[in-house]
Amino acid sequence: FDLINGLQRALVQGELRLHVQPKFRLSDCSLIGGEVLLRWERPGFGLLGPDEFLPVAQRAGLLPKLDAWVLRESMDWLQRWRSQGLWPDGWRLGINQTADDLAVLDYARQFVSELNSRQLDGSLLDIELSESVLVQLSDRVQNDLNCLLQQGVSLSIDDFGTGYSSLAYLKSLPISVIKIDQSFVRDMLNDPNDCTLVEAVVTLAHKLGHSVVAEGVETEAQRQTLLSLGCDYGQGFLVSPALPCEDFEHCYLCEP
Ligand code: G
Ligand code: G
Ligand code: MN
Ligand code: NA
Repeated sequence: FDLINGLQRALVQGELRLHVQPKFRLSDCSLIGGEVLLRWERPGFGLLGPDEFLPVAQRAGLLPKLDAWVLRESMDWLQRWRSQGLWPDGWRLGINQTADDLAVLDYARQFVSELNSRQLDGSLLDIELSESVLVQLSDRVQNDLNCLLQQGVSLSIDDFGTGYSSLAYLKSLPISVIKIDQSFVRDMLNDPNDCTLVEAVVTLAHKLGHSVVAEGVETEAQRQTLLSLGCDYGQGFLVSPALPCEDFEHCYLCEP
């Protein structure tokens, strides 16, 4: 219907925008990179967030097309930032991918070819997969992911703790990072159970050799508490909301 036609047009007419939200060390708020978050500048409707159009896109089978665009556009920005010496070594840009994206038959080959055509190293990128994706990976998709990891790409589990409770994938997949969902961070200071859960996830992650990003860090008190619970990194309004790429560049990639 309307939204689907609109989205098809948005791709062609350039109405989609990338925003980037910084990820930072909890110890000193220094940056380690960012996460790409999609927006749609829909004529007559203003700026729409992913929740307002991705579910419909998914049902219409448009997600692989949209996310392939996000991937190419993200790499274009990285290429620009790398060539200008603005994007530091060691920083990663995280992109959200879904089961539908991974199901594309030559997913890894396309990904690597987009990297190569821009002379980008895989170690500049991080793939964020929600845990609901990870519990149902086929052998073919696991092979594709392993191929990307060999290129230096890292894998994060997004929204950890909100999806399926199977932990089996934690031992079979080469994950680097666990992202604790913001619902656990939100009430942490009032609800001791949330602190216990965060601490347990940090212990589990570290023992498996993964690092931990806390999402939705809004206050200095939350930062201090997360730090005391052993959490490594954060993302949230305390440092910055997601910014248009141009603004992210001006705020975080240019010399002071
Ligand atoms: O930007 P916002 O904070 O509203 O993002 C909401 C959710 O939408 C995120 O948690 C993320 O999972 C999803 N999302 C954002 N950008 C993308 C994207 O480019 N592709 C996909 N598949 N999901 C995205
Ligand atoms: O991929 P994911 O679902 O984790 O995307 C992060 C979502 O959380 C985005 O919609 C982003 O706008 C939102 N977000 C980022 N930082 C904060 C924060 O500090 N507080 C709240 N409430 N939401 C945040
Ligand atoms: Mn994410
Ligand atoms: Na998340």
